[in-house]
Amino acid sequence: MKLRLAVLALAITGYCYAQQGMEEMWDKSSMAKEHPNIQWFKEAKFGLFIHWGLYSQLAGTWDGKHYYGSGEWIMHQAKIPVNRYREVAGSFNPVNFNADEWAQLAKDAGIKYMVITAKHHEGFSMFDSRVTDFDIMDATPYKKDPMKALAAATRKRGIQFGFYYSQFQDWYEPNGGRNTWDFDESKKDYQQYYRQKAIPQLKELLTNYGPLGIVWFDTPGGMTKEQTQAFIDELRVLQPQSLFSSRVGQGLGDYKDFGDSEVPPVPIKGAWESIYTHNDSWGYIAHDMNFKSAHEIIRLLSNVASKGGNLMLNVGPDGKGNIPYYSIKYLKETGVWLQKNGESIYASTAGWIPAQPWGVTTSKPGKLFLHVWDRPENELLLVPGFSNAITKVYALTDKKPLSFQQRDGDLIVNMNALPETHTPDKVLVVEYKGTPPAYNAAAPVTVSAQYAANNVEAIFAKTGGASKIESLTYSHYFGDWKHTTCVTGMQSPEDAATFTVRIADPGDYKLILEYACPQESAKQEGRLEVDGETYMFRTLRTSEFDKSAPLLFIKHPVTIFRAKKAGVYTIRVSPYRQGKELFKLKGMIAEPLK
Ligand code: FHN
Repeated sequence: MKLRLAVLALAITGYCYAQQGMEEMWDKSSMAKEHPNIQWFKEAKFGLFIHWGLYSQLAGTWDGKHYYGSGEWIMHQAKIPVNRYREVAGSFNPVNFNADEWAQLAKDAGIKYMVITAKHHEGFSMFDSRVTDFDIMDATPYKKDPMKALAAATRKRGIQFGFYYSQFQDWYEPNGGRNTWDFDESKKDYQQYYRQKAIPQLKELLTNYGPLGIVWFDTPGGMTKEQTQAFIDELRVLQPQSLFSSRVGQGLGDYKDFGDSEVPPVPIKGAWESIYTHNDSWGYIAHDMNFKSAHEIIRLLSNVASKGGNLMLNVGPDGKGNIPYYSIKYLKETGVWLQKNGESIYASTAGWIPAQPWGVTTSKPGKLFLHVWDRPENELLLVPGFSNAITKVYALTDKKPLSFQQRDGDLIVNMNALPETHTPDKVLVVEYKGTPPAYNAAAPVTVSAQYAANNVEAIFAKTGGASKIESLTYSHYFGDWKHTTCVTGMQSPEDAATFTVRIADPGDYKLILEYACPQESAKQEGRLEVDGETYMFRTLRTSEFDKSAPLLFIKHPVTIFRAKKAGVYTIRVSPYRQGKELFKLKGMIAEPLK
């Protein structure tokens, strides 16, 4: 027993170290100094992103060819010459655009801020600009400024309004970034582009549309850190209250944006945002129907909130000004859930208990919100690491008190009194006394027989030898980025990934490794060690690692492990011999067998 405790203590110390490293890795570009107006943003939690431009009119098709992925990149993908792209404006007439309907949808969805593309990489201005005639007033039959109406309608409903502005990429301008099919790159003068278009237009946006909550920059380029700071300073004076996104570049900006479709796996301090699009494209594509259901949006939102951030979800209206049917439907359904459960999301901070097999947590002073995605079969919800004195536990929607017990640092809530519901996220509230403990990254990952499967993610591995934890980025469709945290670099027997789990219910568990394994890694032997036993396996081939292609993961059942008693176990996964990287390990799944 003593030996086991010592081993556990060592494992926890090592794990802690690795975990600290991870937080730093994720947190490295968080903002040094807080903007005085950051509080509204920190409390907002849910934003609506809108990509709308000439690409919306093309809807993913050019010259009879269909494009997939980021529809707003169609000019770049199809290498459409500037003079032909300009013709698209001639038929852009969004007569169905209704600022009040869009703003009301945002309100109904529980949105607290909206950011819309004033100018995307295509270079077209969706607002009335004196800087260019390639704008909605001069180049289209619409001849109105939709941004004026939208800014007013949004603010009227108490929603912060902001603009996306592509400050470097501008494929319409000879000196703008990244149109190399019309313009010779070696002749580009980016400073001239900044002086003649980007800065004057940003000044228009910061002057003519009332107070902006956010200026959302994207894909920086062509400026040093000093130049970026000067650019910020020049704009800042116009609206000192407005927040600038971190994609202004060079580690500057007022809050951090993660990569597209990326949620950090651990809580991150400071103000930050995850950005997702509702389907596979930011700009409208008529043939993209891969919309996230309300269920998926709600879990994504609570997951992002459980790490301490905001979710800004994008929709892509079409060229007539209609928001896609399923975006409206699922946003409204999300709003219905938020109306009843908003207290657990808005103005919350990261939960101090790591993800559990049942879901995630968010917190407020004196309250911990349990977001129960999956209900335990025996109705007894285990919340580990909860020693504070509890005053009450209840379901957020009906405030009905629930019985609970506290035992050896565990809280066990009895959900029996709650009717079966089909909600994606049943929120329970725990009211407690005293100061909450810090997020315990070193806590063993809970594995329980009460759920169909228990995911033990790579982020919770202690890495040994040359193995390390990395976030891998790859894409499905063009620009449709995905991010998966994996243990990588496992080439020799010392390069192990060790998981510390707490098995709450004794019994048999199928241990499944989830990994990606390119051809050169396939057919190598690995071993999984647990409780003094070694289980051998041979790796199965999945896909090559190529940033611009899907990374495929396989769920490879390795063994059945009998946990004779409840308790803490370490599970070590390593290559059997020196060789190529064994695989990119996404994690382990413990599936109870009954
Ligand atoms: O290239 C853009 C893309 O089109 C889209 O606007 C996203 C949204 O975050 N930002 C860029 C890529 O990161």
